[in-house]
Amino acid sequence: MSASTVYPSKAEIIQHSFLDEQKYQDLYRQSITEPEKFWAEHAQRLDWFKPFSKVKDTSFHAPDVHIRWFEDGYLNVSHNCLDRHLEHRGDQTAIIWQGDDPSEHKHISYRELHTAVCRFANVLKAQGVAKGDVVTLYMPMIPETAVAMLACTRIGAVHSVVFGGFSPEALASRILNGRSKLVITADEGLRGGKTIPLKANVDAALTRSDLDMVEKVIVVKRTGVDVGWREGRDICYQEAMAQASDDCPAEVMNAEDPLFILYTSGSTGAPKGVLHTTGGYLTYVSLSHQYVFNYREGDVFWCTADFGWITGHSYVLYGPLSNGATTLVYEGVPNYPDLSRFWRIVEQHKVNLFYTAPTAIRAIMAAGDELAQAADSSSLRVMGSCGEPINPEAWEWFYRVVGDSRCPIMDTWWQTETGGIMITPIAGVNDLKPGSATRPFFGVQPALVDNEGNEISGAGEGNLIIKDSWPAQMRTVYGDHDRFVKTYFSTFTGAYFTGDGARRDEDGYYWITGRVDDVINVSGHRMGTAEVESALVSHPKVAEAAVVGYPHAIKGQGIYVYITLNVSEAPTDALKEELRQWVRKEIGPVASPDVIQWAPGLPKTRSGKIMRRILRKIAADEHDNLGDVSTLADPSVVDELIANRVGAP
Ligand code: 6R9
Repeated sequence: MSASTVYPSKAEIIQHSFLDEQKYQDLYRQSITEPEKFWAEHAQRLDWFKPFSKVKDTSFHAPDVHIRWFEDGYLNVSHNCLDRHLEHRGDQTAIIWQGDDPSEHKHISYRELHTAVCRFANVLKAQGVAKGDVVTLYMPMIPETAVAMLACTRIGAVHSVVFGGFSPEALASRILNGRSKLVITADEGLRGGKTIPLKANVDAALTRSDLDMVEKVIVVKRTGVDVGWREGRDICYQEAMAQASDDCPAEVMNAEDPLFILYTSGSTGAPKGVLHTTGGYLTYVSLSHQYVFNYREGDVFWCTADFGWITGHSYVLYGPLSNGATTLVYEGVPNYPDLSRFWRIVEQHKVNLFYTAPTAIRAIMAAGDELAQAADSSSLRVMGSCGEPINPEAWEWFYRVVGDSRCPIMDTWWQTETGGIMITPIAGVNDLKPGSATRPFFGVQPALVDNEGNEISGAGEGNLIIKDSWPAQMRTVYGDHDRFVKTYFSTFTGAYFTGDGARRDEDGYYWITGRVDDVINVSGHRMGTAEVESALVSHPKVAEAAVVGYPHAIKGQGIYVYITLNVSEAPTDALKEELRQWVRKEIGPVASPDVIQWAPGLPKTRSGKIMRRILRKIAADEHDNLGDVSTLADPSVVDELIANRVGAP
């Protein structure tokens, strides 16, 4: 094994590893050479109402890109996550809910969760929701969100969860794209002691005249505050549940029936509705949850992601519950009441497997070792990281201080589009190198190509592509298959393009180097620079805007904005604040610019293209090394921008 620091995966801590190196190699080889055999066998981990006879029918060749798995099989996701566990673990805790307030928590058994899901499925039916309808959720991290998601799957409705940190505008565009007739929300969310006006945001979104297809809004009482109420449209969750029957058979769904839509950002245009389907998705998230984290019967699994992101779908809810695990749902944030919160929760609920994001680790690390050592985290066995590259310093701190040099760290690379973990260590199997996501999971064929599409063999660096389909792959962009083909299958012929760059070392380990397109990753939240730009130029005082990411110690990347104002406007600090608030209103607090620099001119090519490469260098304070500027229409613009660079926080 090369590279200076290599950490063993600690098979002795894992105790009962499901695999060893040889078994991984054999299984991986089989998953690539005989995918039909491999996946037919592993899909048996689920209950099928009607078995499939076909396993895989996929093509990555434009224009006929299609992805179908288990296409003549029938099953139901809520049945697999609930009903089939009732006999043996009906009384086992399915969800440990930990409230924002440390004193508030509860345990919900599989039986209780099943009853709630059946009831709520009947509530949805009573409101006319039928198989195939899209239901939008705009909810906090509370058990009712899990209930609502599972209830949708029970009756074959397609959920579309919108992160509670998005603004009414962003929510409205997602409701419109999905043409949802029903929205589920809460009166307020509660995070870090602060309330989030979810219902008021829904009301604001629904004032848009093109959203008159929304017939009903179901509102969970979370804080109990008085909220605006539209008679005939708004329904109280608790009241509706009290009246509903708890008998609701699970709908028999085709493996390729839509399961959910989740919006994500790309380099161009509005966010895309990533569509996932039923059989392949559940098979893959179930298998990966078990193997990657070495999940064993009785383990408490905690993934800190929000239900509003793919990680919240796959590894807070569907992966763990399909495996009959106890999953912890945390309402709050890492720094409330203080930065020891995560470890206090680990201690209190005896968490065994802990999966979080680098940005949280860096924020906690910055507060020093003491807070991390204030609580007993000896219950931990395996830890994980996801969402963005983890820098080796943060990795080592996490390993040493939180995991007591005992728990291997699974640095998992994947995307909303991939549905589940793609490149990752497997607990107890392979050695770890801080900063590397290591090797492909079963069925995943990554490759590196240069900009012309030539494959790079051996050690090297290039664009990361995936050569063949895996069961949890997204099937299409909701309502726009052409966009799906164009975005993912047209850059490199016959392959799925991830948008990421990567390096592969002599041991075949992958090191993700970050996005190679105009997508930035702020605290693990994925954002298109074009989206933020389009929000900014819609402000009446802004003539032009260019947005780039820059290295940020805690967030990974921060948002650096160059603004050209209309000639009559004066550049003031008050206007900077106004623009920040504007972006929060248009997209949400996650997109709020960290730095705004006034730019009387932007560096452009003679054909008028903004040269972001140069803007990125200036934002990162690397302007000694700007590269070729000879194609610029007016090179003096660059000197002006360097002279007035704003020190980034
Ligand atoms: C699951 C999720 C996807 C993008 C992806 C990449 C970055 C995710 C990573 C990672 C380095 C890791 N990313 N995991 N980069 N190492 N372990 O995060 O989905 O929100 O769609 O983001 O995040 O750039 O392309 P999503």
